[in-house]
Amino acid sequence: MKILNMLTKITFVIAVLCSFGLNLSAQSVDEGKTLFNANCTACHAIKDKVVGPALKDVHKRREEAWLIKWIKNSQALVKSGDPIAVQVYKENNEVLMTAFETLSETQIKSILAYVKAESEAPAAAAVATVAPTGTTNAESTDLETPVNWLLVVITILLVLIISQVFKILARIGDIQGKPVVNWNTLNAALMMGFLVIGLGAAFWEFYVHGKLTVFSQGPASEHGVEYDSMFMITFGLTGIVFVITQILLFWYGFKYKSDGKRKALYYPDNHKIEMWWTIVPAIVLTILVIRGLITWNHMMYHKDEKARKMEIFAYQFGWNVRYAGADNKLGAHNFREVGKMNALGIDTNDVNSYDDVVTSELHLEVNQPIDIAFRAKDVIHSALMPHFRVQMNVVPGLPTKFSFKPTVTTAEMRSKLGKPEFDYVLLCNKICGSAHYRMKMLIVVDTKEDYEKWMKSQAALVPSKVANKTVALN
Ligand code: HEC
Ligand SMILES: [Cu+2]
Repeated sequence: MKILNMLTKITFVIAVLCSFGLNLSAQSVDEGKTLFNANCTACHAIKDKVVGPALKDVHKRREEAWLIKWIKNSQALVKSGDPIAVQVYKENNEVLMTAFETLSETQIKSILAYVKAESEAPAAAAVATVAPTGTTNAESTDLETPVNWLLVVITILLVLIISQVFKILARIGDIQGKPVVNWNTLNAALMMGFLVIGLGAAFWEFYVHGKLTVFSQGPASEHGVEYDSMFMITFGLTGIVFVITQILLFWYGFKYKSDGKRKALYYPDNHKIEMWWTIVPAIVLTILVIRGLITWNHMMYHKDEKARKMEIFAYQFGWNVRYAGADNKLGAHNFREVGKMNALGIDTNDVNSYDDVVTSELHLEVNQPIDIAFRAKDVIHSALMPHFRVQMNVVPGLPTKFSFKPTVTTAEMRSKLGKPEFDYVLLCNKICGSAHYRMKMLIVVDTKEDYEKWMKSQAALVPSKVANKTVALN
């Protein structure tokens, strides 16, 4: 025990000293974090491979001077024939990393300090999950393991003790000639307890957490109103049935507990009752399904001539949006064109593609219908826009589409919810790979003026040719 204590103290001192060391560089780590998030997260994570390799422990495998040169301009380093650079480039299938000439040496050093801090952080986090109640010192794993074993032993002992208690009670019952515990009465009482606690907890859950669902925020699209009403009707009907059947189930269990006096009634069938409990649900379900089909048809098969065309492109692990530009026609695309300089494989010789605009945010104009075509580069993704009640699979080689009309701007939703930091999002809803969780794209619903202003600030795909092209504006 003494040795253990001493070890604890020594490690504690070391941990304190280490954290002092970290504090000295905290300033640059913070700056590095901001820079990393702004410039690098599109392609890098610390522990996962994204587009580029995982950067964990990169400070251990490369010299600082090399890293600075690489980040400033990796291609220059590759072209200069630097063997490590050439190897890294080859290993990553010759994908281009953006050059960051504008980052100063100090800024790059802060980024590296952040990467270093993050590389070391996970070990501490792992300890914390093993020993959530323990101290934050690193040695707690060693002390916690016996505690975990102790818990296992205590649990086993408890089970043994309880089973012994039951045995003793049974013996006493035998001696007295009548059981000490009447299990039937106890079980019947537990049934009622279960009913009350279970239903109470279900209602409490709705009351407390219902506010946090997207349903409580109301739909932000036109078809969303119909969709929500369908959802609520189905939910209400099944909810009522649920409550009634649960009450009956537990109440009968309670009421008809065996008391040794009553004899069970033999009641094989009753055609009348069976007929009713087949016909009524069949009618209700038919109505619900037909209503669902009507809603689905409204959502999927309506044509709006004025709809604005756009395309959402999914890849591991991110999204792009392509706007059709003033001609409202998306240029042709071909998967053979997909490459380093043309991530979406757009045919830049097609007249329609000149004024297309590609971004990594989805901007929508309020009350303007849109036709979205979906395309995937690699695997099946799914575009979920929960606030607009939109979800569509995004499948390589299989075009899918969705048309809808956003009705609430981001600003309006923020003030409605009283949350100034609220943003609409598009999420991937298919587990599509290791960095699936990072597939989140910002959606901004603007007023007409703001939308047009934003669109003007975006570069067309082939700006030099846009001016020469005669476009029929509508
Ligand atoms: C457009 C995507 C992209 C962006 C943005 C990007 N990188 Fe990279 N990075 C890559 C790729 C791809 C590689 C692998 C080498 C190659 O193919 O060029 C790489 C390699 C690296 C390496 C070498 C890793 C090793 O194992 O030697 C470092 C270090 C690095 N990136 C740091 C950064 C930092 C820091 C930033 C932000 C300032 C950044 N990268 C931004 C794509 C990117
Ligand atoms: Cu995905």
